[in-house]
Amino acid sequence: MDSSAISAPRKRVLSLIQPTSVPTIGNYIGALRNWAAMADDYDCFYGVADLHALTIRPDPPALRRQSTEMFAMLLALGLRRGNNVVFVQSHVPEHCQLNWILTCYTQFGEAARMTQFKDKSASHADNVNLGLFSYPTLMAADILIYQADYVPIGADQKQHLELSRDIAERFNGIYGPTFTAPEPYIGKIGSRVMSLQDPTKKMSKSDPNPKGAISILDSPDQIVKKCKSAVTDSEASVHYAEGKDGVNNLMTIFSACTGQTFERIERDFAGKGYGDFKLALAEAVIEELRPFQEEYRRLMADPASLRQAAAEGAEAAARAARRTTAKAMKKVGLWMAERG
Ligand code: ATP
Ligand code: LTN
Repeated sequence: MDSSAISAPRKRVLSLIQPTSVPTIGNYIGALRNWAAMADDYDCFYGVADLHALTIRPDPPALRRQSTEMFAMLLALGLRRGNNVVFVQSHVPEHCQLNWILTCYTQFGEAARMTQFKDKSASHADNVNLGLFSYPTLMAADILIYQADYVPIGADQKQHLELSRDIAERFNGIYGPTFTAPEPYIGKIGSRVMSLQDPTKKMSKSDPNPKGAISILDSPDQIVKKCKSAVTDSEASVHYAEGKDGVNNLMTIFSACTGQTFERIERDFAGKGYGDFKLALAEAVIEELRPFQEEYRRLMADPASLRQAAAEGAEAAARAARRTTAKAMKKVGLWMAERG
């Protein structure tokens, strides 16, 4: 008998990214690159978290443009292959429906403990809305609605993932098996890439200082300039050590782009100054991003096929999302309408 006929079903992977700005090399190394690496071995759902972006009240035309661009970027990363689905969160309304149900199974205290809520309510003190507070239950809905086994994310999202798992287990405990409890997938290298200007802060796409972050659409010139101006130290020695936050961060980025170990980098740059290392780093980042940037430009020149891909993604995602939502609705006792 053909052994593939009895093999276990493929595990599911899900992750989303907010279209708040162009992703940085931090988002790329910490998350997107792992999405691409998992795209062949799992059934993957990857999406643009446009509903989450509403929590910081973006400019409407900018949100529309950035959502389209982010969708094109996900396609340019080659994520839509095999059975994988690439979609936009708001195109699948079931996320909101399940979110409401999960909100009723999440305690106020649990949401109040989230460090992202505390950070964002401090940085957007004039707009601490309920969406910012219930952000993690929508994220839980995103994950649980696809019965995801693994969620590739950077280290900053670990707490949200743990809450999603707690919500799934609580619901399953009350109503019997309904949701798969998800596990985070956090890469060993680069799960927290730091700002080039302040290596004690994570690199962030909403950093007001443009020199702090390399965007994945930056031109070679911009990448060289940003690498050259990265903060290091006065020791002029390329090695990984406590207290050398700037150099450690650059070595992490270099290692992620070239696959070289820290030992190999230290050997190759022994006796050389930071200037040489920064130029080699810029070259490595430029080469890593080149194929992606070319494909992105090609896709953005064809808006009709982007719209078509988004419609197909929404249809495929909704098929899976409807199944879980109906199951959860039945379990909690909602009277299900029969619609033709
Ligand atoms: P914002 O600055 O708009 O809050 P962000 O840069 O933190 O955004 P998100 O959209 O929140 O980016 O995150 C997308 C993915 O990138 C998430 O999986 C997140 O964990 C990961 N990520 C974000 N910043 C970093 C970083 N500095 N290093 C590694 N991974 C990161
Ligand atoms: N909260 C995440 C984005 C996000 C997400 C998700 C990530 C929204 N829904 C589901 C993984 C799974 C962030 O800010 N990076």
